[in-house]
Amino acid sequence: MNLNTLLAVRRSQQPHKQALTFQDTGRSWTYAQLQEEALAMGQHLTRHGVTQYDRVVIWAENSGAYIVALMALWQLGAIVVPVNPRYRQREMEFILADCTPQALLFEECNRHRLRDMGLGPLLERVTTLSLDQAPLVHDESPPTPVVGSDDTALIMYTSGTTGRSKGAMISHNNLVATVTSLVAAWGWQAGDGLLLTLPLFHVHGLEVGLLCALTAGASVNLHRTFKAQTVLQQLQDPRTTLFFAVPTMYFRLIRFMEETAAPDLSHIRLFCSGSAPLAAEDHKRFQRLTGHVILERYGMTETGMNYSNPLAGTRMPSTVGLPLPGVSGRIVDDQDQELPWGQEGHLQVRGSNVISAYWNAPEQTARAFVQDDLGHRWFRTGDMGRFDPDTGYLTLLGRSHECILSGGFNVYPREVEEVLLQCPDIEEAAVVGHPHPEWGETPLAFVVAPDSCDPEAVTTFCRQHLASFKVPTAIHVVPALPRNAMGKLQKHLLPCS
Ligand code: MLC
Ligand code: AMP
Repeated sequence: MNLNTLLAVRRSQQPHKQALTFQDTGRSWTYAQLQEEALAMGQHLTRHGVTQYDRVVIWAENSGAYIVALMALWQLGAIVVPVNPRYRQREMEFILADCTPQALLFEECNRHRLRDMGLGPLLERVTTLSLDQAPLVHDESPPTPVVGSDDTALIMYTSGTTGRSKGAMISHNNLVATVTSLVAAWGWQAGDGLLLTLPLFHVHGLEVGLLCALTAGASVNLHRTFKAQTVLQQLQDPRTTLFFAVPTMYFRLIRFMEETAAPDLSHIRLFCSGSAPLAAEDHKRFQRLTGHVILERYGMTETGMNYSNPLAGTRMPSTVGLPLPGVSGRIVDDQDQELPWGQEGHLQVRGSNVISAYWNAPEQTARAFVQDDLGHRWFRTGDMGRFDPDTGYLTLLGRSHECILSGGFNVYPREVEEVLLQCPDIEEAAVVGHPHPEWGETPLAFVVAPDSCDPEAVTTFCRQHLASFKVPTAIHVVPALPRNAMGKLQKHLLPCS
């Protein structure tokens, strides 16, 4: 099944039900109005040359127009490439060169940023369209090509350990698998109201939030970005029944409630957390303040959602629960041999939720999968884990390769090190994750440079070349980096790692 068909089912059953409100403008859309605008946007995009299989970048924060554009692009059979608007020239250049989009959709308020980014010829080859100038009515219907379930719906870039980003090719079938399993597992109903403050450019906000809600025929209260105080007010709206967030957001809500007072949130039926580990202490503090036990679940860009604590049954802090319907998981050793429950090892998963390939990257695709004796193709998640020997609940134990999770965004040390090494004074650089109560982790840099090296100038240089969440929170100038006899860097010997 493709996603368009899945979404059309609910739309035709309840055209006049409210599908979406965009909090920042107060505008609402029924299911039928969303579709009307998607058709108008589809016609607009078609006139600008977008056709089936074209890649179209959306470089924007959340808005109603973003959602209309998503619907329009999928109905045209195009491939959506959502991009974090915090990205700067270096990050954008790579994505534009790699996925060669037909069009780039941006927000009017970022027109100057796009113009000044220095993307040069790369941007000249792309049609740039403002999301704020999208038409609301259409005079003819856009084309409706046959969209296959294996067709790619999204390319989502995840930073690579090599410093090179990889585009995960997420098919319609992958989306349908994640969305239908979550709708069943979390008991989504048409009467649900989701408060959505997660960005739509990641799978958490897009798949777990938006697409589940629209599939269930529920209503979405969308915010441009997360603001703790506003969220706490909106959670008190009796129409809100669900809230999903990354741990940094829960940390901020808890801090705010502890400073003021915890409101009555008894009408909310489910709080979920994911994208990064939720500290057991925050789990407890949230329960103390609100009476709610947060349900923690686990996913990835490449796999959609994999594991979840149960809706009914024990939600265990510091675990991500059991496999979602249709997902299999196993823990293996370094030779890809399956280990019994209770032992720690590498987590691999398979199921219709898992992508088949990375865009334009056959070698990275080959490395990401391993075939077992029965011919099953397992995806190497890069996460370490252990199944509880009695319950089978999965505990995640960290990444097998370096990746810093800051506020639910990935920061790959190698990428930051490469930028640091472009700084004129810096001879060597090592970046490590440092625990942080709010962000989970932040990147710290150790650099070998002359005494004259000014850490502030290095930070400014990083800000020019990296999205701000990747900029090291401290730069330590050191005489040498710790290395073993073979000359291999020993990051664990760095202070603070
Ligand atoms: C923002 N900043 C961050 C940051 N986000 N710094 C470190 N880590 C982050 N994650 C910085 C900004 O660059 C800025 O720096 C300063 O904080 C304030 O910026 P802001 O824009 O006002 O921050 P804010 O909007 O409050 O952002 C915080 C946040 C955001 C928690 C709302 O990080 C966020 O939306 N995180 C969610 C990420 C997410 O959805 N991940 C899902 C991935 S999918 P300066 O210096 O410029 O002022 C996935 C799979 C799965 O993982 O299982 O779900
Ligand atoms: P991304 O590459 O942005 O899709 O992030 C996926 C990664 O986020 C996973 O591989 C995990 O390392 C991490 N992650 C997602 N959910 C959780 C969770 N509940 N607990 C710990 N880590 C998580």
